[in-house]
Amino acid sequence: MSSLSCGIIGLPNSGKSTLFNSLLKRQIANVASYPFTTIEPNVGVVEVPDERLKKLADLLKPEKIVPATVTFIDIAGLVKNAHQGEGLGNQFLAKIREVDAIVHIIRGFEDETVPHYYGSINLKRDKEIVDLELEMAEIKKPTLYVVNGGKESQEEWLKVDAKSGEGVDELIKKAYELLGLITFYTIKGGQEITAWALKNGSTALEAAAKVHEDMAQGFIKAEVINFNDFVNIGDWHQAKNLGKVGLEGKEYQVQDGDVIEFKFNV
Ligand SMILES: Nc1nc2c(ncn2[C@@H]2O[C@H](COP(=O)(O)OP(=O)(O)O)[C@@H](O)[C@H]2O)c(=O)[nH]1
Ligand SMILES: [Mg+2]
Repeated sequence: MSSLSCGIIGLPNSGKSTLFNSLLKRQIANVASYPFTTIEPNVGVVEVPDERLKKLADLLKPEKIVPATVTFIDIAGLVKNAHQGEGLGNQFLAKIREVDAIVHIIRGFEDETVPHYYGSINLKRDKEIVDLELEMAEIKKPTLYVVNGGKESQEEWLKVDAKSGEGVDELIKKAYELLGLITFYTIKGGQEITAWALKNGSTALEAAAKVHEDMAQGFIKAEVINFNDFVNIGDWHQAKNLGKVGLEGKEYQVQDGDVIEFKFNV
């Protein structure tokens, strides 16, 4: 099991580590299946808030519920001229090349006890310094801009309060979208509901491979029902009897919210 990762970047004292710690409160309980998280203290595997998963759980009362996850990495060390090795420049840039998307924190909060690297609060300037460093290093990644605290707001930037954790759920959802992910669900024996992250545009065969390699190898078909239909009917067999469960082949493009049962040969 693995999840796509977002690197948290921004100037020193913008609140990256504070945000990371707020995100860690949403860390999944069992991180053992993500080996590197136990070694690296700056890596967190975070549960994606999911209303649909809650509804499925309320309906079916399974023994086990497994949410989709996004991995966040607190990447330290960016200042002007990082691309020339300033600060922890080269280390920083190497780390950032490993992630799939960027969460760029811009300091909005005023606090005399927390020095600003460039002396004053200036959202636009700070954003441009960091963006320029990425450009110079030829790093092109999808970016989510996030303002931490303060009164000023920019319509296109997400607002959070890194300290209180306000806005963090929204940030995780946005990061998930930024990574180009959709969610499909499986219900194993009525007892285990899993939300799976999948790249938008993936096929049923690719979805099957997420669940188990055998399912992809011996793929026969996918039985698929849209989340809303399923919840309205409330029961898999009933849904089948009503003709609401579609039979799909390997090439079927999985839709966000699909509930899927894979049929396969072992
Ligand atoms: N007042 C205030 N302080 C904050 C906020 N976010 C972070 N800080 C403080 O700013 C300092 C630097 O934060 P940190 O997360 O370590 O910044 P980093 O260098 O970007 O990782 C710490 O003392 C935090 O407690 C905020 O929203 N408001
Ligand atoms: Mg830090």
